[in-house]
Parts: sequence; C-alpha cells; structure tokens
Amino acid sequence: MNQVSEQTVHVERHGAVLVTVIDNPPVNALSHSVRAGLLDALERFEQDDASKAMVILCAGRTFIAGADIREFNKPPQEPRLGTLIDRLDACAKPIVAAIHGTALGGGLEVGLACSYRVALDSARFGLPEVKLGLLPGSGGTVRLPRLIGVEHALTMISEGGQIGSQEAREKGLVDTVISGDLKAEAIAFAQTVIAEGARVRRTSDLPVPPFDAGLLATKRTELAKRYKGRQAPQIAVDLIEKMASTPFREAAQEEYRVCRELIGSNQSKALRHLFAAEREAAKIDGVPADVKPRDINKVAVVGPGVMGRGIAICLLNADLPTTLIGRTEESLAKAVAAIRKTYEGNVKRGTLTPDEVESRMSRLSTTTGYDDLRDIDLVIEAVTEDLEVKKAVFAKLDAALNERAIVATNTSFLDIEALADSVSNPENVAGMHFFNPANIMKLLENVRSSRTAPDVLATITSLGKRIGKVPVMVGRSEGFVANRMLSKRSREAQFLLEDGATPQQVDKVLSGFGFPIGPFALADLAGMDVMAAARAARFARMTPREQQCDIVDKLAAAGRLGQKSGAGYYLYGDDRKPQPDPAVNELLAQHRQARGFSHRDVTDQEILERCLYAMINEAAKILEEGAAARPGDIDVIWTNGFGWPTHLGGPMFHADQIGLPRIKEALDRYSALVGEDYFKPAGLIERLAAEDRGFYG
Ligand code: 3H9
Repeated sequence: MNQVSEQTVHVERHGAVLVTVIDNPPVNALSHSVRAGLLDALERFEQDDASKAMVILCAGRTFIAGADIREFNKPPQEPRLGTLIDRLDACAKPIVAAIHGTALGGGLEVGLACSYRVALDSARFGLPEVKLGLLPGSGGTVRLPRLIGVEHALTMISEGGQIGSQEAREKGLVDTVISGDLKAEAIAFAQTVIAEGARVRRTSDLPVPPFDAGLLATKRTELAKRYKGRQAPQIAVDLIEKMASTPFREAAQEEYRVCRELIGSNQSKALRHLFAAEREAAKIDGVPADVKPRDINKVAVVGPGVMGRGIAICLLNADLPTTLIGRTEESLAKAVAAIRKTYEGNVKRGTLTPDEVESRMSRLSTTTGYDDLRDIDLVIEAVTEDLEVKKAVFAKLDAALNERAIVATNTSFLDIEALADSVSNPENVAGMHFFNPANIMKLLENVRSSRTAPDVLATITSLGKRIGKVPVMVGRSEGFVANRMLSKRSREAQFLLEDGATPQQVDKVLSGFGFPIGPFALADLAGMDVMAAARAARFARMTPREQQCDIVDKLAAAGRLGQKSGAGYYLYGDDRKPQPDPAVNELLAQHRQARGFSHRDVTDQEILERCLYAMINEAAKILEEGAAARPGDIDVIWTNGFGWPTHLGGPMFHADQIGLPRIKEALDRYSALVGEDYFKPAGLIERLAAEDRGFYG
C-alpha cells in the first residue's frame, strides 16, 4: 500500500487496484480541491500501467453529498464537475464507485460516470437538486434515465427523493449491495472485474429506454399541484423530454446550461438560503457547540388530548418508551385507541407495517398517577392552556421526577418563566411547542427561559431532530414567533373584510402568493368555535377595533362552525370544496353598517401588502426583542410551520428581496390608512431602511 497524497483526495495502491479516497468533511462535497484531487488521481490511474481498475470511496460518514453548495455564489472554477465527469466517463479502464451514507446530486453523478457501483446496504441515493431550486448539471438527467428507465429517473429528478440500496439494486443503479467492509469488498469487486477482462461500461453508450408518451404530461400536472409556484420541477420534465430525443452530448450541454441558469435564479437563492438557515437554526445562540445533550431514554407526556396524542406518536416513532399521563382511565383508553387508529391509517397507506405498529404500541404505557416517574428523563406537558392548571401539573411533576429530568411545556402562549417558578429546578424547564397535528407538522418551536440550562437547550434541540422535527429555539414572547406573527396576519384579514374585501378575495390573493390555503378557508378547517375561543382568550389584550371586529363570534353564534358544520366563511358540500355564500356577504354588510365602515373596493395589492407586511413588521419587533436569535430562524419557522412558500425563502428573505425602504414606505402608508397601532414601522425596519440595508445586511 502506498500513500501518494495527503490532500482532500489521496490514492492508495492495492495490487492492481488503485483506491482513491475522498476526505472532505463533513459530507465530502465536491469542493474545488476535491474536483482537482480527483482529476489528478484519475490522471495517475490512466498513466499507471500497473493499475488495472480504480475504486473511488469516501472517508467519514458519507459518500459525496453533492456539489459544494457554498461555491454556487462564485463563478465556476476549473476543473468544473462536468469536466471531471467527462474524464471519468472517457476513462479506458474500469472505475468502481464504492458508496456508503448518501450519494447525492453531483456525488451520484460521479457514481453514474463510473463503470460500476457497489454500495453498503444502508446507503441511499438521490438527485435532490430540485430541493435547492436546481437540477442536476453534470449528467444526472442524461445518465440516470438510461440506467434505470425514464419513469423512475423522472421521479427522482423532479421530486428529489432518495432510494435505498436494495431498491437501487433492483432498478439497476447499483451492481452489488455489500453488508460488510465496504473498502475490502469494493477492492475484491474490482479484482473480479480485472479477472474478467477489465470491461469498461459507459452509461453514456446506453440508449434511452422506451417510455409511455403520456408520462410527461401526467407528471407535469402532478408536479404543478404538489410544488405550487416552483419552476425547477417543471423544467426537470422539459429536460427529460428533450433528453429523450437529443444525442447524449447535446443533452448534457443543455442540462449544464439550465443548471447554471437556475443557480442564478431567485427561487434557487431562496431555497439555498433556507437550507443554510435550517442548519444554522440547530446551533443555539449562546450555547457552545460542545455542550453535550442529556441522555434521553424514557419520556412521558402529560395530557392525553389531541396535542398529547400527537406528541406521543412523535416520541414512539423515534423508538422512545413513552408514558402517557392522564386524569382518568377513560381519557387514556380513548387516547391509546386514537394513537392506534392513526397507526392503522399508516398501515393502510403503506407507510408502516402491522409489526411496526405493534412494536411502537408496545412502547406506550399509561398512568393516572405521578408515583412512578423517577426514571423518566423528559416530560412534555400538554394540558389545558391555563397557567394555574399547568402550574399544578408542574408541582406534581416536581415532586415525582428526579432532579435531572427535563420538564417541557407545549404551551403556545403562556409565560414559561412563571412555570419555571413553580418547580425546584427551574434550569430544567423549557418549552417544546408542537403544531397541530403534532405527528405531521415539521416545526418545533423550542422555548428557552432566562434560566434554562445550556445542556437542556441542547437536549431539546437534539430530541427535536431525533423525532424528525425542524427545531428552532425562540425566547420569551406572547405567542412566541409563529403564532405571534400569524395573529397579525389574521387581524389584517379580518380588518380587510370590514373594509370591503370578501373572504374569497383574501384567500385567493394569499394562496396565489403561494400559501397552501387562505386564512378564511383555514379558519373553516380549524372550526369557528375554536377561533372564537382563541379570540376570547386574547380579548383583554386586544385594541378596541380588534375587540369590536367580532365577525368570528357572529359566525360561531350563527352555527357556522366551518367545514364540520357544512358552513363557515364558505359553504361546503360533500366534496368539501369551499363555495362562496351570499349569506356571509350579507352578514359582512350588516357588520360594516353596524360598525360604521363604508364598503370600498380593496385591491389585491393592498390585501397582500397588509397581510404580509403586518407579519414582517412584527417579525422585526421579535428580532429587536431577541425573542428570535436570527432572521433565518424566522424564515425556518414560517416555511415549516405555516406554509410560507419555500421558493420565496421565508418572510425575512422575502422582505429583503422587496427592499426594506419600500416596505417602510408601505408601512407608513398603512399607518395612515389603518392606524399607527397596527402599522407603525418597527425601529429595526426604520433603522435598516434608512441605511438601505436588509435583515440580512
Ligand atoms: C449539486 O450537486 C449540483 C450538481 O448536480 C451540478 C453542479 C454543476 N455542500 O444536513 P447536515 C454541510 S447540488 C456544502 O446537518 P446530516 C451542511 O451545511 C447539491 N456543504 O447533516 C452542514 O454544515 P454545518 C446536491 C454541505 O447528516 C454539514 O454539511 N446535494 C453540503 O443531517 C452537515 O449537514 C444536496 O443537496 C453540500 N452539498 O445530512 C445534499 N451538504 O455543519 C444536501 C451538507 O456547517 N445535503 N453540507 O452546518 C443534505 O441533504 C444533508 O446535508 C446530508 C447530511 C444528507 C448530506
């Protein structure tokens, strides 16, 4: 064995097999040094007559995870990935890609340009570029369809999902799946290839397999529905269509041209921003990266209601033994039945097997007492949103738990300092704010108090990731970040009705912007009784205009509870599609008259600006108060919590795209029109706009 170089790429000779090792932590991205090192290794291989086959493998946790995203903002530097891949493809001797972890994007493209691919059974494969608003730019769209067929390739490229080794083997992407020592097995595989004549296989030589002509049109419709407003998925279909009727080289050049164009697009910039912001959000402000999370082996959830059940499902899904604590056996039995029903739904949809359901249910236990909680590491309290009720639960937990146990509250607006006061170890108290349905929604707002211990903050962040959530740490603030901003949008939506807009006009503008659902259709889904109760809870803290804007109460009193009663802001038939209802227009006309508002035609632009800018202004106040550590955290919260369109990067990113001077000017305009109470620009916006800067500098 002979070590030749000590850069991010080095080569080792194993008899007639040259092993090229990429070592570029954390994920072996194809940075410039890796591309240059790989090309150098390839040239050595080509010139070395004693080497008959080459193996490419990676050190660390994964095979190449793609092009280096951090280099996208700079001009391409030779050797470009395409240059390297062309050279791998043209090599006259066989190359074997030995894959573990995830072979993604440019990483999979490197693999596709090799003659053979062997992979660990745990490896995963994907072309996730579309998730960054991009498409493969180094042969992915021209090689993958030739290897696994147009239909499978189109799905992988246009949706960006991953497949495992077994599936990759079945589809023809991988030659051999390995369960032992990848390096040794890959070398043995290469030796067999040499023994059998060192045959070179080029994917670029394969014909495009025939496919059903209707496939592309069906896919376009499906993608338009699923990725509303996103350009890359549609362009993926265009590229595949063109690829099928174009010679290989020409199609590859077109792919690169499209990829470069997309790198410069606003959608890709927004999605790349979110990729980085999500990773940044996992780094807790003020907590050093080396703070170790506490071990979490056993957990409990207090409150077997809708939220408690959803939270328990998240914990059970992560294989955590979970105790559900309730006041009565009946409420617990109901919760257990509901959890089982959710799992049975998963079985029907094919996302879980019956055995997996039994294994998860076997980890669930219930109790009505607090006697047996000494070995619990973390409890999530999800009882009624009432400070006194929660304090009583905290006192009981305090007596029952060991002194290292973390107590997290799922409150959506109560003061966690007050809850921390009610226990003897306030440093163990934090918030873990889940969103309904808790087992589905990705966002987890973790809340710190002034006294929460750093290792508790690290623990709830790592637990959030372990249960598949996107955790973001927020500070003390009524409604935290997501709901606090939402309440401003909801307020404006209501005020707009008073001014003359209709529910369908407001919903159309906001879903046209890219939200999955408009605020009024959403209210009908949540239920007007729930909306009225939330209003009652906040009533004392509302302005006089908000208090008198009681459209929700009027609808609830008229029995228009939303979808569940067949009528709310809209009428609903069996198909549950919202239909405008003249009775609502009549109710709104009467409300305006009673409140002294005269109807005016509200423009779509006004609707959009008032709804969005009210949120952005509130977000600026949240940043000023330090309740969110970074603008990126707010973008992550809104894209994962309330469906802010990801290709617009989140409210803070979008605000910067518009320009804060323009937003400030609009806020001043709406201050005059609606009132200073609602639109006075936040100090941060005033300052940044005056300096012509954005939230991101
Ligand atoms: C592409 O390939 C285009 C080509 O077709 C054509 C070009 C012409 N680059 O997610 P994690 C960093 S487009 C640079 O927390 P995990 C990440 O920022 C690319 N850095 O870990 C983080 O840094 P930090 C197609 C990257 O284990 C650290 O690695 N590929 C890249 O949960 C750990 O990341 C993709 O889109 C990158 N490509 O997940 C793959 N990837 O510690 C994107 C990650 O400083 N990556 N980093 O915060 C992923 O999906 C996940 O990171 C991965 C690991 C599954 C790999």
